[in-house]
Amino acid sequence: STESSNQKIAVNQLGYLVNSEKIAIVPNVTATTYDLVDVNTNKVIRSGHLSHAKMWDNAGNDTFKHADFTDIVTPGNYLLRVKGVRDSAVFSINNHVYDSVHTAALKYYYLNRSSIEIEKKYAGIYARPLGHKDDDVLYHSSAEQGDDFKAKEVQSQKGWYDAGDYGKYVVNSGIATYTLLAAFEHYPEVYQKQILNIPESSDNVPDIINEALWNLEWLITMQSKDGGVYHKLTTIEWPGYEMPHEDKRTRYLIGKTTAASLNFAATLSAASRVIAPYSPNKSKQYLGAAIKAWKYSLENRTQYYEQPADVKSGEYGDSQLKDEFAWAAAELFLTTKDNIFYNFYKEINIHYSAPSWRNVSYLSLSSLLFKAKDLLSEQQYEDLKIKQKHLADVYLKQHKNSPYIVAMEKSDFVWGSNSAALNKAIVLLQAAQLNNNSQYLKAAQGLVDYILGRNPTGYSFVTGFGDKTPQHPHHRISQSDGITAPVPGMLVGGPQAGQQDECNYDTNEPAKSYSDSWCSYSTNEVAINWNAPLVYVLGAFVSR
Ligand code: G3I
Ligand code: 9MR
Repeated sequence: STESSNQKIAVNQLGYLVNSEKIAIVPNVTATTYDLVDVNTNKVIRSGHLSHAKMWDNAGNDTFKHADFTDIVTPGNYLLRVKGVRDSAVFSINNHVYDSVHTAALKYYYLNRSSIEIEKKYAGIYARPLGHKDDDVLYHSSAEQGDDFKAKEVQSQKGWYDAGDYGKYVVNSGIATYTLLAAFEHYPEVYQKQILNIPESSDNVPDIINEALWNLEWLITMQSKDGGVYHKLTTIEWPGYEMPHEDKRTRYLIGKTTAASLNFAATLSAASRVIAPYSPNKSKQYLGAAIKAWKYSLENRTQYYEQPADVKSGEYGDSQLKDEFAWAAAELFLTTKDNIFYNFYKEINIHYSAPSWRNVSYLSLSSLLFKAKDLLSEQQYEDLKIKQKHLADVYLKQHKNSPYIVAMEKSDFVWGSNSAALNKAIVLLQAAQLNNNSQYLKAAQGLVDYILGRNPTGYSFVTGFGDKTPQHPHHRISQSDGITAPVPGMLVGGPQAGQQDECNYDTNEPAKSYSDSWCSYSTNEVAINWNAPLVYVLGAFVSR
């Protein structure tokens, strides 16, 4: 046993819904019992037995025990106490524990908008001047195809900054926007009433859609006359450690790719569907643009991104586009109801896995399962449902076999591992709903617990939410705004052993290889495609 006063009991630092599973991870002390303390009365309301020691290889040779207090259902504020280690963080049991973190995770998008002043009445201390108007963007030589570039400057306004940098990248913003729209489609009751306090809050459109529109309106500018979509809009070098309005570097449209065109087609097609009741004109415009991008992709199937020699910004390169074709085909089928697209989709032999910017196959499956019941034969629908369930069963098994009670395998600890966790939670939540089976829900909860503090780093990985949260994310605004606390509601990338930066790490054990420092862009950056599954998953638990 390893008894040290530094070791801490790991809990979900925000807390637990009343009826959820509640298990804490306790260092491997000699003590065999734990106390659950009600912090309001300072009374021990339960002394329970710790489980036998277990070991999780993703966290090295660490051994630990479990304290299971699932049956405590009285709302309140608590902590866990075990002899030989520090107390746990104070956490709550109640059915609103995720409300404010959910709203903050969505508000993050507003706070990271490009081309608009972020006003005090919406942003409080995080107000900042307009950055990157993007009304004078140039064509990089890699984008000089077709006729558009003959005009010198392009307008390509709005959109969100991708991450800690100020670039705008199509493939990544596609999946991020789609995931927010899916959250709305799957949990409308949550988003119909949510008010984000953003400039559009007083209109009659739900704010999650208002926010998505900010990026959709940018995306639409990324399409060239021939239907193809430019890959990204960035500077040549990375921006400096400065606020958006201080970055005066020239910005370029760089590359035109099949991947961007297909992501655009899928996202705009889904958006056309979702905004139809609010704006029939935009709905029509988006679908027209999506079809044009699809046609371009069919005629240019292998236009992969190649980073030009002079360009340093993010690549988001991908030369496996079967999944992008499947996703775009599925979304176009759903929006047009034209079987030509379903037939195309059917012919693709797809391997499904939890979604990521690079592998979007699952998004086709998910959209079809939620939206195509009336469009498909019973057999076709059941086949898709079984595929979804198979994938969820893989994750459910990982959860059940995990000594750390989290469906995370070694291979999940990649750049952005926290988003890998939350995208798995999306698969599990959807299986819970489609099969009406709460086992999957428990496994999804395990991933949420992991993100919010029940992990070997001791951090809740969302800025501003939890007892110990990232203070130095690789986020240029937070780094240079002169405010101590980082912008709230941001999910950091998370632990992974690749360590592709110049930072020092204490260990290279996958689940512990995390550093809360500016230099750690491979574990401590933030990104729009990572926050989106956070919004979706928290939205699901808020709806319960
Ligand atoms: O494809 C290989 C796979 O075959 C291999 O098994 C695996 C092992 O690590 O690596 C896979 O490639 C990884 C790739 O992402 C695809 O997942 C690379 O190692 C990894 O370095 C790469 O990380 C990407 C990173 O940019 C560096 O290019 C992240 O996914 C991506 O989210 C991140 O995105 C950046 C943008 O470029 C710029 N803006 C910030 C943003 C967030 O950090
Ligand atoms: O700040 C950049 C971050 O937004 C990117 O995700 C990351 C991807 O490679 O690169 C960061 O920029 C670093 C560069 O790659 C290497 N030199 C240090 C830069 C910032 O610390």
